[in-house]
Amino acid sequence: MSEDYRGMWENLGLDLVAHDALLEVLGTGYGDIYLAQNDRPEGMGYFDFVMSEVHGLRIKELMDEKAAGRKVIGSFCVFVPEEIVRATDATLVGLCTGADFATDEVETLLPRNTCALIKSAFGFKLGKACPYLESADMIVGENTCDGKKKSYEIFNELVPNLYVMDLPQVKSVEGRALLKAEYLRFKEAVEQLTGVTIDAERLKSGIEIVNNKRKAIHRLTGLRKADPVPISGLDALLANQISFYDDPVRFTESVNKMCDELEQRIEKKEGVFSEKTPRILISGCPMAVPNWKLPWIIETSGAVIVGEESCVGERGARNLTDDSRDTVEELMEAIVDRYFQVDCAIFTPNPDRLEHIVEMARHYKADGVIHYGLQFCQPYLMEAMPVEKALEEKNIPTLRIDTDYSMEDVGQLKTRVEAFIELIK
Ligand code: BJ8
Repeated sequence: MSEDYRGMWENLGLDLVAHDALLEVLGTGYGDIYLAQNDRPEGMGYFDFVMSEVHGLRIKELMDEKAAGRKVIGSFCVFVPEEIVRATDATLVGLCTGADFATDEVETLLPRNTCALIKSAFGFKLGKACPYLESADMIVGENTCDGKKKSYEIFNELVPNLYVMDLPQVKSVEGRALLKAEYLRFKEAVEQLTGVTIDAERLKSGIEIVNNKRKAIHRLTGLRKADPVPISGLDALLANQISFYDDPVRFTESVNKMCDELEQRIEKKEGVFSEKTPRILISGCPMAVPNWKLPWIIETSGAVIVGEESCVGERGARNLTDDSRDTVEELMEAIVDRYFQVDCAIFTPNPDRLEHIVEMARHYKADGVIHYGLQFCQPYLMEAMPVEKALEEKNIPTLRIDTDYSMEDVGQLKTRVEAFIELIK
């Protein structure tokens, strides 16, 4: 890290000893998984830098924004509309949920058979190790799966500023009406927090910033269709993960710059893996930083990941918001339309997701799909079976993996992944 941030972390109330231990593990894991890769694009240097400063310089920037009167809003889900937050000049950040932390303490509040993602959110709060959580002026929870919904009742006692957004579970007229009502209520809450009234100009500008970020991500994902693939799945995942933390305008520029480089690589037929390397699509639960276990296993077992059907991936970024409307009411309708297309497994029934996975497998020319479910995640584990059936009907080989954040099953997972890769070769 370029500076000593200990004073800043102390002021945020972090437990410096626990936080040091976290950074140590993160740094080692990053070196072993990311920096050990060969032939990475030069453009990844920016993302390496962001990761090295993810608890340092980026937090300092957020603190500077706060000192200038701007607000920081933390979120656990891609249903929280960043366009509305941006329209008030506030910043939306994803909150840490990708690693086990303070698990013993967490299990005094939550059942052991809660998914690792929810436990992680609690662990970072109880262990006082997430500077994003501590710098947030508002933390948004959402009624998605039962685990999240019920755990927010308990989380509410741990943080002073939790805002819970209700969400539909059915893609019906009534479901859309609920989403719209909740987005209007959220808009009012953000206006109240920031003291900024959202007019059409502000909302259009918020939509533009977020659309540009998503367009850059689309550009990056589109380039992964090439064979040889110009960027590893691990690196593409990292860019997606960083999209939840970084300044959106700077992030967009950095991704586009890297895409220029990747286009040149494709032209020269340069890849990170040789041509005809087996191509894998990952589908399932979101992978938040630093959840790199399964991609790392796949890409060190002779295959390359060419796409992620995930909220940290295409499910979260694929749709844009129509910015051609003129009034706040019309633009809010466009935002509702955009988010109502997100096909999270909490929806019932959820046929769009099955179709989308098949479409992605074809589009990215995947030789096989690995469905990734976090243990105890009912929505994704239940949906894994129809996903497998839909893919196999189209003769697309599928492997279902259920795991958590521990490293205990790495050997076993590697054996299964290697066997699957042999099969699809
Ligand atoms: S829109 S996927 S980010 S809810 S893994 S906590 S589902 S038990 S994360 Fe998600 Fe929003 Fe949906 Fe996306 Fe529950 Fe499953 Fe845990 Fe999960």
